Amino acid sequence: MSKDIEKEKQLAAKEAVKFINDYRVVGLGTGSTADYAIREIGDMVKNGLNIQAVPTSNKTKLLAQSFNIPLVDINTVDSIDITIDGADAFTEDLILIKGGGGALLKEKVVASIAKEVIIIVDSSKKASLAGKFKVPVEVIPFASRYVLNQIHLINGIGNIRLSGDQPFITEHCNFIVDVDFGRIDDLDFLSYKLNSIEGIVAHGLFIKLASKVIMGENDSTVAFKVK
Ligand code: A5P
Repeated sequence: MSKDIEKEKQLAAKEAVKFINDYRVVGLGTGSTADYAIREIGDMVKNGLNIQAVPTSNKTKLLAQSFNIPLVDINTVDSIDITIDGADAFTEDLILIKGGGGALLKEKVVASIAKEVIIIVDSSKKASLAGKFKVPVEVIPFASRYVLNQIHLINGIGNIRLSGDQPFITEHCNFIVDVDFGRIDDLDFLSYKLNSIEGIVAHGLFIKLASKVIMGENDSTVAFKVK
């Protein structure tokens, strides 16, 4: 049976929004799966749900506004109750790779502030070996050559992401470097090393941030929680 990936994304989104309650500050993720959740939240707001939302990208902000979801400036709140976001890959111990859409910086800030981080994915995102994925890294353009050299020293091959024949530019006017580390055995150490390189603003390894991953699989959902 061929999988209906869009249906799986939608099922995961429908399940995740059940965790949103009234009077909460809600983070809104970025990407095609998060978009399904935003649509659901839009319906809930229409039916009386009273929340304030923090979008993780301009694209998400516009979508939320189109559904009249009330937005709040992140710097006016001390915490976010729950955020719902997608991922490019996840492992069963809830390590995520994010940044395929280039919105990882705000996504990581929101996930760090949020008390509950629910990740919604289709079944193609489940990874048995985290190491086979490229890790997106947001880099200030001024430091890009230095960062590529430093990444090389820790056995990564980095390429500046392109949009056409020009570098892809993030909302924060930075580059994304997609890094192939081959097989990664110690993700914690890699995260630490990347955080130590000046010029890297954020990287797409999300470790100990997700509270739960809800994966759509065929006609139902499976939840993976912190053990
Ligand atoms: C955005 O920068 C990413 O972190 C997304 O969350 C990720 O790419 C998932 O996107 P999809 O839901 O479109 O697969």
